[in-house]
Amino acid sequence: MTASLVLYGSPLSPFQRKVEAVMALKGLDYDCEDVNVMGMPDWYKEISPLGRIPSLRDRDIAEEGAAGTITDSSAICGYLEKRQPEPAVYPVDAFDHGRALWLEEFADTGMAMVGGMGVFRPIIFNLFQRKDPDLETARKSWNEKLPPLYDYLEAQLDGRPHFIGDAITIADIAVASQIAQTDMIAGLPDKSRWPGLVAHYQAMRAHECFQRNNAGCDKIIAKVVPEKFDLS
Ligand SMILES: N[C@@H](CCC(=O)N[C@@H](CS)C(=O)NCC(=O)O)C(=O)O
Repeated sequence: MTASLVLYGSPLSPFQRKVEAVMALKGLDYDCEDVNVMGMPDWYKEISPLGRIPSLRDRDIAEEGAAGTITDSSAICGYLEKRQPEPAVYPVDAFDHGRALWLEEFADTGMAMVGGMGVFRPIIFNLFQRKDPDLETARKSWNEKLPPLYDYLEAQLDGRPHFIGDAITIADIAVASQIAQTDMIAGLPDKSRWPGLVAHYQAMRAHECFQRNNAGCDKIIAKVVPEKFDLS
């Protein structure tokens, strides 16, 4: 039986991971269809004019073409929150809501630029193309560019299990989705420097809402990166 929702993209995308976790947390069933970012098909470019994954189709709205689709993980999560309000992943309180959006943006833009573009891609994309991994770029990002971001997040968490309030919000999901990107390649951030952030990430990774994505990633990564890289 097909699900109403279908996600176009790849489990390796941190943005797809964020959307999958939100759908799982809300108990929404979904199908996944792979779209290769290194050679996007024309039908997909019609859905995603900026040429990015993921995009969501709600088959209850339209089964083909651009109709019934939403692209961009933040737009998708906003849609899902309205479509299935419980459990909420965006805080109700106005200020908390604003803070959750900011931390989501911090993860999606700031962390993705460094961890995704600066660590994950220079290694994985090269390996996919049978080239040597660009360890110089990855090491610079890991050792110089990620630490200030982790310092900020450690202070924001301040030893608490969640960034905002006492339940999982989009802030927790978005940050953990990005840390997972570098964990696949190089392991955890240094636990002695960022104990609260590492504990938060480990708890999020173990949460049921990440399990389907974890399994999808583990399967692909085991073939390309049988052993994690030491970037220290
Ligand atoms: N703001 C977008 C960012 C999505 C994004 O950058 N996705 C990457 C993959 S992780 C992509 O599609 N890149 C296309 C490319 O590299 O050509 C979102 O939140 O969905």
